[in-house]
Amino acid sequence: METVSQYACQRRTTLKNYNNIFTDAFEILSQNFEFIESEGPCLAFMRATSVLKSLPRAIHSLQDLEGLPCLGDQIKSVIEDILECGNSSRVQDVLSDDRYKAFKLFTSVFGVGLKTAERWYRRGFRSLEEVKADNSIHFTKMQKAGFLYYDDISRAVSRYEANAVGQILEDTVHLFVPDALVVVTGGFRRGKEFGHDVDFLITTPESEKEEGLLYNVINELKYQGILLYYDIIDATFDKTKLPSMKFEAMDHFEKCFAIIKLNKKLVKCDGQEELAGDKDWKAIRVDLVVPPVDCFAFALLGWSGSRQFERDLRRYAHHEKKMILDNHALYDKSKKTFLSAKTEKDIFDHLGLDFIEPWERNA
Ligand code: DCT
Ligand code: MG
Repeated sequence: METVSQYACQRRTTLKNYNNIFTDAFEILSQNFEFIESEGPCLAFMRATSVLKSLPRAIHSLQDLEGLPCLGDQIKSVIEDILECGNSSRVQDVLSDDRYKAFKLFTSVFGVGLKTAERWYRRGFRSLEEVKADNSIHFTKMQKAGFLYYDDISRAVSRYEANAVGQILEDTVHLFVPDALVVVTGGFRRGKEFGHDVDFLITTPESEKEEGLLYNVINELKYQGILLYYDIIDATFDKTKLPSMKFEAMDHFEKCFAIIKLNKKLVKCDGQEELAGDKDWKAIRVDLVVPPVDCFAFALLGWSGSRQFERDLRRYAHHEKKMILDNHALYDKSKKTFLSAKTEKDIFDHLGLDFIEPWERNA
């Protein structure tokens, strides 16, 4: 049997998952560990999920696990339960757990993270209605938008909707910089049919032409009356600084978290009509990120995901190559130099990795 690497960036993981029954269970357990802030087990279950997703066949017995990395005793016992009874009692317990259910619900609201979920849970809230009805709670601007458009943005965004948003964005960006690049990243770049948002990178072939572009685009979308919410984060990018050591650190590019009002008529489905609701538009969560062109390859690689793929790329760079990778740069600690890259392939080459196509990064 071929050896399977412990690093997701050395595995090819397409959307075809032969081990759903196990990975669905692991995802619930790892999310529960995240909710109770149990980092080690959370990561262990995420890694195991990712290993099983990369396999070209289904697991039928414990023997099939031989030689696979990242599958400790805890994980094997869950697999054993599922092989024996079709489900795991640990998963059933989590699914009926009050805290898990409340955290799952609260964090489904745009702008609500673990800290807020914890606060609401401790105050005894168990439903969104209870939270909304309490007028002593101060909601952030983001959470207000999250509640206002909850019905739309808690539903998945389809590839067709993502394409329609992409077209609007491209047209708008080109009003200001005709040769600017608008590239979809995140799950849709990995070939997913549905996502929770649409992620875009915007850059310009000529350096510094990107400055001010995001403000122009946002103002234009506002003028078109299709910007329901936005929060621009200014760039805090310093080229002289080393890549960040933190794996999950947010990058420093200028960006905007937005909610766009998408006219349903603009959505071209393959024959099937979008079910007509009571309104002719849908609110869509969109992230726009504007890296300067010399960082574009790093930003593209970083924003294409999956999260586990990104985590393992950085871990691999650090532990196997003594390099630091983030969304801006790759730094070789032994040579004390930055390694430049025009394309994602250049970055894989610097790291001594085989190129993994975006649709093979669904780790
Ligand atoms: N990302 C990351 N680490 C984070 C957050 C994001 O590496 N903490 C990267 C990986 C994916 C990309 O940014 C976009 O993030 P999401 O939109 O959250 O992920 P997605 O894969 O696009 O998932 P979805 O289809 O649900 O939008
Ligand atoms: Mg996304």
